[in-house]
Amino acid sequence: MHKRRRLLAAVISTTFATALPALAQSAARIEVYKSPTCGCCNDWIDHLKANGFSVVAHDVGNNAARARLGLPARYGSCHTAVVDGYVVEGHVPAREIRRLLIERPQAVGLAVPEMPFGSPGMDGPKYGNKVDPYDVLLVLRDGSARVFQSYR
Ligand SMILES: [Cu+2]
Repeated sequence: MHKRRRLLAAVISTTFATALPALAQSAARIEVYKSPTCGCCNDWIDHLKANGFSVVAHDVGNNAARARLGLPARYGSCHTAVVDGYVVEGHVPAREIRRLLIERPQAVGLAVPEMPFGSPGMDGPKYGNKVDPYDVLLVLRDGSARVFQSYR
């Protein structure tokens, strides 16, 4: 009896230990709206794939998607994405998207406005290894934003 209960406890704790990362993995499907000719968008998509995201790209531009999804244009960049109910605008690092999905704040989503050098997809020799300081913003439902993570 005791032995069985211990076994059951072991099974349950193993199940939870493996189910949690699996949950984060299953949430990692991201849809990206971009223009078909956007090279830095594709490089950002490669960055997401390299970090375990499964990406579905829509080559229809992103202005309409951004407006439809309720992300103010002042935070705009070259592509707009949706992951698990959150908007991700611009060259947001994959690790911040992961953190967003774990912390699940009340927010529209994340944005890196414009296209700072050094952000994923805007980095490396293609851009002369230039690095701009930039902030990943958490955009709130009232349209305001606060710094989610600083890269500087
Ligand atoms: Cu870009």
